[in-house]
Amino acid sequence: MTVLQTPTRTTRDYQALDAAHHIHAFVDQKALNAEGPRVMVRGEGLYLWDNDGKRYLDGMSGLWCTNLGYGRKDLVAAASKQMEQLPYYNMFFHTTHPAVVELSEMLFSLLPGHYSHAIYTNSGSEANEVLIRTVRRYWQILGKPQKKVMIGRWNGYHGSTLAATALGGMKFMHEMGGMLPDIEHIDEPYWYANGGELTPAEFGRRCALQLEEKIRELGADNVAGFIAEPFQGAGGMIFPPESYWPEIQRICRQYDVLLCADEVIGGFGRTGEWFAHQHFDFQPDTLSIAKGLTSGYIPMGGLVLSKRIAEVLVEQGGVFAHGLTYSGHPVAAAVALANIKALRDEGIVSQVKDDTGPYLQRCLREVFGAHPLVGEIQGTGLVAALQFAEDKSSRKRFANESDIAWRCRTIGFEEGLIIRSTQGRMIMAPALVASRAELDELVEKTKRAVDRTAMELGLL
Ligand code: PXG
Repeated sequence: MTVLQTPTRTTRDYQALDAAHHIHAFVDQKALNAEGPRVMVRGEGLYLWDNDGKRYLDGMSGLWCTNLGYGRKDLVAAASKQMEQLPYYNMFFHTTHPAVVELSEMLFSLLPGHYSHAIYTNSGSEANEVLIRTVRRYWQILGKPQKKVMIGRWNGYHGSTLAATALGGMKFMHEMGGMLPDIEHIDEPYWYANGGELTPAEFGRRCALQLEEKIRELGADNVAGFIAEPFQGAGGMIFPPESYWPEIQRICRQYDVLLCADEVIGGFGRTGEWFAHQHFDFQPDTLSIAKGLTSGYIPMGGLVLSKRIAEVLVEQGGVFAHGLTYSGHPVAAAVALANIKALRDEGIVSQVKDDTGPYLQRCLREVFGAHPLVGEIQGTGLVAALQFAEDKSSRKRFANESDIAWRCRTIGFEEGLIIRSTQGRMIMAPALVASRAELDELVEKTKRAVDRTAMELGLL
């Protein structure tokens, strides 16, 4: 296929201007400037084209967000119609508008009945900023203002703004001016790396019990909430053992600590359920959402509240001094509504659950189950990770596993595949509209990248 939109400048020109003006995300900018970033110009379905006409299969849905794939005319039409009719108004000054009202009607029709209210934001980071203020406000209204500590997990990711960074457990981010008081962390449930001699079930329980220990250490009267991703995304697509979530839920209930699920990656069909907590079968008090809410076509996030919290805020709270200029932005809301409608009415989420999800998971296990470089395959629906291992029987990881996985990712790009590496794990999360044929291509290209990596290591 040809690139429809004729690029107006050469790739070199774009790169030079980019280097002159941008600080990119999570990168050594000087090194990137020397190399020059890829210039993406177009997307269609699961495919992207760069400025030189090279085609890529996007195995990561952008950044875990283009759940509907690229090029959806219905989302473009929804944005355009809303822009013509009412491009902006806000939810201050006692006003609302149809787009946001209809979005919420749709959202709460899909969510379990114990959720009732949303506070909209522009991003996942903001959703988690709002989360901290909201749960602290909740406890304040109930006469427990000292209940304000948030507990997160090491190697969790909740965003890049200040409080979201602190909630997350990326130490290198904390070290770059990203820590705050009244935020604590417990270990991640990463059995492959840290489980030692324990079975996954034993390890899952042990990790969960750390929450109980931490709450006791801090005093339950001081702890507002526990936040975690149902499965870790940016931290390496790590699935907790099955014993983990039931125990975490038991502890949160026992000590009256709010259970806050960060569904920014897991939400909107990724696991084959609408929300990842449904896959793991637990009931959070709040859900942070973003990414798949609009399939990334326009920025939008939000914090979903259970009735328990919303009723206190609404009935007893008076004024909650919080608000963003773009909360519930009409154009974003219109796009989100069209996006969720498509995910529902085209049967995309159920297709992930019943067909394409099990298909991808089966193919990965067939192709990589006995691969010399792959020690474990995790995932469900359309999200998966391959764990590289130096010795599979002892779960020994390569000392330089991040370099090996990064090399595999680079080979993937050469092969026309966008795949992500984190530590020693290769991660894929293709658009939920992927066909079986596209998933075959994803697995085949991933195999080429992993095989070439194994050859370079002398393992094949
Ligand atoms: N929570 C989770 C679980 C996320 O994955 C955020 C919050 C923050 O959302 P915003 O919209 O503020 O970016 C995220 C973001 C990666 C990667 O490399 C993951 C994210 C962002 C950038 C890169 O996997 N997730």
